[in-house]
Amino acid sequence: MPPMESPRTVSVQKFMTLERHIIEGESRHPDATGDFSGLLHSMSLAAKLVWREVTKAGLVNILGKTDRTNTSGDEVKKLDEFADETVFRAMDHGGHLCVMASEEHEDLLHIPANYPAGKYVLLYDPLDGSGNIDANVTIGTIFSVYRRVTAAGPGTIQDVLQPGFRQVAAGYILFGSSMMFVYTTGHGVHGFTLDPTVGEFLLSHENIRIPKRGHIYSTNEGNVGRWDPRMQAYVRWLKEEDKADGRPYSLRYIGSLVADVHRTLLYGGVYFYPGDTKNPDGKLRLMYENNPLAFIVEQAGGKSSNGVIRTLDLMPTSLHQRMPLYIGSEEDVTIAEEFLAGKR
Ligand code: FDP
Repeated sequence: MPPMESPRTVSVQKFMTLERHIIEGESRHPDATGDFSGLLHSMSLAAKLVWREVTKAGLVNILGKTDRTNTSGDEVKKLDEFADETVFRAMDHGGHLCVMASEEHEDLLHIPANYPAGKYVLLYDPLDGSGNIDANVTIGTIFSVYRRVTAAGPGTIQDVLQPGFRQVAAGYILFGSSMMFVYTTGHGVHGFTLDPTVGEFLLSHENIRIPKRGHIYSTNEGNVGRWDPRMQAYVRWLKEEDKADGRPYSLRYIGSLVADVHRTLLYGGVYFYPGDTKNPDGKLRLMYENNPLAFIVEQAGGKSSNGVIRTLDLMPTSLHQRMPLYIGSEEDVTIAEEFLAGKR
């Protein structure tokens, strides 16, 4: 008789929760105060609260537009507002932050005077891809953390307008078929998936590495007629048949930046949102979208630029400035830059 199969298999892998991962990461720094762990922990709490609302979106009457637009001219939906407030309220009182900035607000978000000011700065896009909410498509929260540059007291615009290479952490939370928390503190990129039965994020994607070259391009090609002819030539090249070179590329465009970049991180390839004749700087926001995603993709071995200059080296001039974005596999971004420079 064959041996009876055990009804349950016991995994020998250790469970690594997000919290434990953050604490173990911080313990590498002997002078760490625990501030940073506290900050990321609060962020994960905000994520769970937003997720709870996102999963209820079709059930309660929370979908639908409010009657205002945000500072970037986009329609603001109720879930955007909920996410925006939730992140702020989860982060305002921990004593970790001196100031925040959200894509949904024109001005800085100050820490209430009755709470202590800390040494970090948080920038966030509360619900990226919100145009997709009604269609039940993956959306997400993107965040970026800097160390303050002013000495003390309430944070100022100087603390916020720092180039991306100064980020100390960045991450995104994906609200998709499952919820994922992906983050970097400059020591690789790690992804955690929420186990809803226990309410914990468990390490599911350790040390994510993006392929050096991929076979997918991701862009809103509907705008091609407004692009620079060199950009148009690049897209024609991507579609040409050349088996040895892995062409034609496949086109995948969700229209949620955070989801398109997440797929690019896992499968490789390139995402781009170029400038065009209507919007010379493109659509995406340097401080809330490009910088955090560039930090993550670089940490995974990829590349990000505005077509010419490395994203993380760009000096920001205003909170909501837009910037073209070319991001993904190192070789793919380099090829796009070569086309833009007229070298191909
Ligand atoms: P959304 O306006 O739905 O929040 O920058 C915001 C963004 O979505 C990105 O997430 C998305 O990739 C992009 O805009 C989509 O822009 P297009 O509709 O022009 O493709």
